[in-house]
Amino acid sequence: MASNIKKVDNVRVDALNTFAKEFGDEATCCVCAPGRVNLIGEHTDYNEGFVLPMALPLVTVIAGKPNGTNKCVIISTNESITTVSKIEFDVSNRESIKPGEPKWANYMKGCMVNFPVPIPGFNAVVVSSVPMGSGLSSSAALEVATYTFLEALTGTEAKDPRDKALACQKAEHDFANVPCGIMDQFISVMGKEDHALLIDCRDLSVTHVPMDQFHDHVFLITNSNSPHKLSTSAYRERRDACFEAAQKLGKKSLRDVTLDEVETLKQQGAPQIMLKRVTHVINENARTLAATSAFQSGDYTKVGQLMNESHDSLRDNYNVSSPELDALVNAARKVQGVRGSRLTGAGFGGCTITFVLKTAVDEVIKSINESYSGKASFYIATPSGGARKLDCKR
Ligand code: NG1
Repeated sequence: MASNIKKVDNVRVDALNTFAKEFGDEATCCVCAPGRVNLIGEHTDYNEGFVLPMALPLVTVIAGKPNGTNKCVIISTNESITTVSKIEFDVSNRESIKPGEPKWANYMKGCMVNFPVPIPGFNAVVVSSVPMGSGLSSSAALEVATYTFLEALTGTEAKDPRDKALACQKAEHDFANVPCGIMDQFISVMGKEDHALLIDCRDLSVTHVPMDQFHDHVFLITNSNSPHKLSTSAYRERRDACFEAAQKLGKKSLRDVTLDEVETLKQQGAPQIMLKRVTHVINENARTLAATSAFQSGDYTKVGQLMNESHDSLRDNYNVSSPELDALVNAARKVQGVRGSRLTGAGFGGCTITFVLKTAVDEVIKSINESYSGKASFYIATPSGGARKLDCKR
């Protein structure tokens, strides 16, 4: 069976209890931010294209309280990190905050540096149910939870949620050295229950797309448990190839490039691999818009078909799938009632997402367990809310 996701409330209570145990006090601020799954629109965000993610009930919670000093003391008991880890540093002179060890704290430090007003000293505990390195955006959940915690602590809230998401993305660029697009932070900030979020990564406009109308279908996330070795270099390489292709054509980004212009690139002598990358991005943008319309009109066969095409292109043109992800997708697609199945996130490992009739979920899990050589885990993904304050009562 698909595992039950640990309830947000249980993660909240864990964080509050740990705070009380570690600091001998009651937390006065408690917030959470979700991980996400991307339904379609992969490797398009940094090309100013379209993405369609939804927020998950998997969250990172931060519980804390001002401590009347210049220092912050943060304890992480993230389930995916085997040991409890603690860090302490001065928050009064933010220029002195630099990335270092432990690595998890870098995402938080980056947000503190980018926060628009001074931050008082505080004690805090971080607990998360978002699996790390699985393509479900544990890093964005931590960044957005940190920013939301600082908003609660200082009473200064971002006027535009986009500014908040962009400050968190900058933290990832500057403090984790990952040149990611904006998808993860946008959905973690702006997710809405029962909705996916269509993001136009060029003008940063967002549209909430209802997802509560297909009661007989679900999204099944399958974690390959082969960590997504998104060697930042492989991601960077693909990003650079896209930027170079746009530049060769005198365009700001691949958003402005058409399939006809792939021919122009070819005539200019661009390498075959670059043509494949560009073809993926152009078609993936079109697929994302088509999938959004198909969800809206209830054409779930079409949704599934577009998801399958997305995976096949990520495998053959973008070369970011892996034997594990292909095995999961193939096992799922064999089952009647599966509309479509694809890798989700950056690729190279991590998770797949399968759009399937509720009645066929058990059969999909059986098919995967029978043929997959690794140990997969399964979650039913319910579209959930974005970052928010939580109750501080234990
Ligand atoms: P994940 O799967 O979270 O590593 C990465 C990027 C996104 C996006 C996708 C591909 C990071 C942190 N995020 O997602 O911005 O480009 O790949 O669609 O690297």
